[in-house]
Amino acid sequence: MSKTRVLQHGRLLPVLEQRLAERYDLHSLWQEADPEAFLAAHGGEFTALVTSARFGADAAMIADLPNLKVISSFGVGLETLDLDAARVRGIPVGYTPDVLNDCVADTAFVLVMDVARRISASDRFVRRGEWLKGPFPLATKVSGKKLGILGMGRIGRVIARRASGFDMEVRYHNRRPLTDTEHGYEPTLRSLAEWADFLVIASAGGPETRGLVSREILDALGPDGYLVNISRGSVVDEKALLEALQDKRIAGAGLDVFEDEPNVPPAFFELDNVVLLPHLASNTNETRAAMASRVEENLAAALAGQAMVSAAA
Ligand code: 8YV
Repeated sequence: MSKTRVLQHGRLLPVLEQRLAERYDLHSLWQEADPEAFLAAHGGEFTALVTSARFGADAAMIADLPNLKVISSFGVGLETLDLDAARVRGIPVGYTPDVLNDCVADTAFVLVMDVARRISASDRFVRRGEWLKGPFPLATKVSGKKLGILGMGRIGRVIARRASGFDMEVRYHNRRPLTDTEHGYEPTLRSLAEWADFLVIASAGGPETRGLVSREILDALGPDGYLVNISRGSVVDEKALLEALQDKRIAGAGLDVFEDEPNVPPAFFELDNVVLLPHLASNTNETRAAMASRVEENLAAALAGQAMVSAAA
């Protein structure tokens, strides 16, 4: 029997690419000089599409794959994937939630600690030989402070659990209050920002959350407040954030995500009150292996006509 023809959109973890290539007739769209022309000529050959939160699949791509039976995506974010276009064709979409909650929540706390205690800044201080000239300036205590979470979803809840180990009070803002959490609900993002010492963004990306963290929200957080973003750069007005950091209208920010990755506006590099990470929250061997396995499981299940382990649509 001939192998299922699977289209790969964007690079994936090498070990996942290798395992998919062993099992399926895998074709790398990202290696095509003219992907659109390739899709127009060969789109009908593929029954499966493997992609990632980074590359997704838009309506045009899904339309170019008329025999598509399954989409399996690496990552929890779905804002780059046109779920409606898949849904109307009855194409199941798999993704990889939950397995990355721990590492993403850990990264949120890395950023909370780093930006408040100025860990990366102090490392630069030691390397520059400045310790020889005098002590590092005092920083801000984290334990016992107030942590506001925008987006109390799967990852937000794990962040809240981590916060309890730091004796922090947690409140959150979602569109609606939850019935199964003991944490306080703030009816608006603005009131959450006013209350919080640390505002952690853990919401989904996409049009519904675009620009939610505006200049007004940053000013509500105020000169003693810190912003941490492990969700999507699009949730924050990046220009407003840059200005707030430059003018010290907020105390600092820890960012794992940006509006136009991997392009980080160079003006951020000049600032000592911001910690910049290259979107690494889920990048551990353990979590990436679990995500890769989930991509394979979802794909195999759907091709066998069974329910996926994690279905988004
Ligand atoms: C990945 C992520 O780095 O899961 C997500 O949505 O943002 C990260 O875990 C990225 O999606 C891989 O494409």
